[in-house]
Amino acid sequence: MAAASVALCLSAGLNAGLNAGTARAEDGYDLWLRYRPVEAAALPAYRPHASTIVAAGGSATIAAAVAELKRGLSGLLAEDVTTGQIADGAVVIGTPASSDIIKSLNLPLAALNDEGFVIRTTSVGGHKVTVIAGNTDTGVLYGAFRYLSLIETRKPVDALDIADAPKLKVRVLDHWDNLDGTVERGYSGRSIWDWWRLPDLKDARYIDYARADASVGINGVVLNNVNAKPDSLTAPYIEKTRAVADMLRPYGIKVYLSARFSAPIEIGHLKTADPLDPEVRAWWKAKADEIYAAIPDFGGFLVKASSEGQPGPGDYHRTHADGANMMAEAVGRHGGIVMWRAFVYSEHDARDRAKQASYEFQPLDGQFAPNVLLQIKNGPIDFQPREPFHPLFGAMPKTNEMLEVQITKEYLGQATHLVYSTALYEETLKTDTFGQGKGTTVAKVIEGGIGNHALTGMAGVANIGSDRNWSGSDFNQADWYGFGRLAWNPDAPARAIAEDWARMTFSNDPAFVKPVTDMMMASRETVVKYMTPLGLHHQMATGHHYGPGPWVCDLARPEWNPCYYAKADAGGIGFDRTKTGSDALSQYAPDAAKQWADPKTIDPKYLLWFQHVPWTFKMKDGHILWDDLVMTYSQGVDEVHDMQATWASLRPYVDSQRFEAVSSNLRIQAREAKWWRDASIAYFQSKSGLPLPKGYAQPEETLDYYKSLAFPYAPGQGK
Ligand code: BDP
Repeated sequence: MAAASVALCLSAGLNAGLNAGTARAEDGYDLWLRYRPVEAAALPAYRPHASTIVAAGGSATIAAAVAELKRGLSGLLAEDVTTGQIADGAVVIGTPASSDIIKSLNLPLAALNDEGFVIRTTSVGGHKVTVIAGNTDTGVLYGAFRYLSLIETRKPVDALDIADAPKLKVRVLDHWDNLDGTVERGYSGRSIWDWWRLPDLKDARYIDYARADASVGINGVVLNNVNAKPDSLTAPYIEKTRAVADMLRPYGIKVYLSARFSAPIEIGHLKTADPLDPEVRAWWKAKADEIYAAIPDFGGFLVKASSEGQPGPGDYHRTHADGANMMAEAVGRHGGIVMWRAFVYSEHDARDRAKQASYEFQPLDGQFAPNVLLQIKNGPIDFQPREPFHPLFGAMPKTNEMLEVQITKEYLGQATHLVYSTALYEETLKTDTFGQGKGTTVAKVIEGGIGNHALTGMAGVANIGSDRNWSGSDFNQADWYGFGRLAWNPDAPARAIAEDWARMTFSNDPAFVKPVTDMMMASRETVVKYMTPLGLHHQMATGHHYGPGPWVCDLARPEWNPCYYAKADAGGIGFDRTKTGSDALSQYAPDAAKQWADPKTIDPKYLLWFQHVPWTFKMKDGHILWDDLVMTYSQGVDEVHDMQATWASLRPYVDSQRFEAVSSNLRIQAREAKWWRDASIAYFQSKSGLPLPKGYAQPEETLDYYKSLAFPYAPGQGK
């Protein structure tokens, strides 16, 4: 993109953003980059450290960093901040290559990777200044965002000495966006990618999107749905993708495409897509050449193959490694990568669905090309409110393993329920897989610490759409933010991330920050309680996954049915995944497996995931299982009421528009939590035949009533 047009869209973005901040104040558009003025009492601590920006380097990325600093500092400090010369309080930005001042300071940049930065308070020519330096301009941009976030969260900035760099290389949002503008599992409006108007469209929103991504270090975007159409790889769509890539590039973001495995047949008119066929291999190489000619820094492909009806190497009796390596060869010549998904299960395989990915992939360890990342969902089923970690983590030391989490809340209340999923991501990352001995946490695995992998990554299925507030609700923004923070540093605590987000998004008042952070941290456990307590999973209604459907048992494929997972009958409930059942336990390292092997000692959170037990099974807390189940569902509902009360008490700290938006969602959540509780209890009681524990109310309606509810127009089902 020519420098002039970069500047054009940059300023268009700024204008749109500024307008958003004034004319349509506090509708959530500004995300965590609100830059509202610091309280008068705190201002004197900040103003001396942010008077003028001294920038070196003429790239679009440096221009973006300068623009962000001007915008942020002017907003926060309520004074005009402009570019200029060294003076007391100047903010000096650049790289050792672009700035003589930075070069002369000998900052510890060599220890950091390409995207790292140093922020240091120092003296230059007798002036006290803040230096933001990177090895690359992108590092400088990340440093600028970090500096602004320090002021946004009211941290002291008068004696800074920060050196930071991302621990993962690929930090990517997967948009499940379709070419017709619908979003699979999207609950925040339509796709932001307006394929129809691209490549000409220069939407200011794309710049604001890029700013938000860059502010948390997200450096990659897959533009289209994993259930991909081949059209994305045709010349007109490559041109549209180029236009998006040009707009995102200044922010350090690469674009990737989901590639349909059978594209050589559908758009290449070949007879086969067999990955070992020379013509097919040549077709992918030519296609990669065509894409790279338009987009020299194209990231590569994301591939869902031989899964849920998608074409793949399995159609030709080839392995996933054969398929992945063919595509990796095509993009590898240009520096690209392939993210090959491990989310596979087959209707021809009667084995426990939780086991199928490991069967297919584990034997292939060591066979994937170095530029392939195996993209593994956090759990072995499918983004449930709670799952144990995926058994592939730590089990393929010779393979680059990346984590995939779902930011959009398909199974966790979609747009309306207040659930801080970042706490779920943290739970997975912190878990010890014992895969290569004690301490093999999922975080360590994806950081490349097992097997010393240079190519590392984390993917989040985006929750971003055309809604004014981007994510369908104000609190859903927290998981876009949280995902970025964890992809930058998988060891970061979810609580600290929630606190930073709450401060930047709403208020720094401690009377707000503490209760809201507590509420967010508890919210993930709350949704587990009212939807799928004690290790239950996949109890959602068919297709749209909105609301409860534990009774569903008549779908074509057994593993699509909730009844397959709960296995409730008069004798008991739960999926026996021990030796006496599917033995999925044997796919875990012995030290991991042993904690789940015995129903008497297992953490009750995982009980019904791994064990089938009688309704009268005596739990650790002394209750029988049935009673505990009812109590836990009910507790989940009570906790939503607590959240409502907490939020109501925070009214003084929140603008009225967002206060009301969150309150409305909490009303929906309270109603739906009760629906989940009542419908689930009604169904399971029809199996257990037991009375409810004393003091617990019967479901409000009959089981037949809950079964009769239908939601043909529930959102997120676009294809
Ligand atoms: C499931 C979704 C489905 C996705 C699939 C996937 O229901 O829409 O296509 O995951 O990850 O959670 O491929």
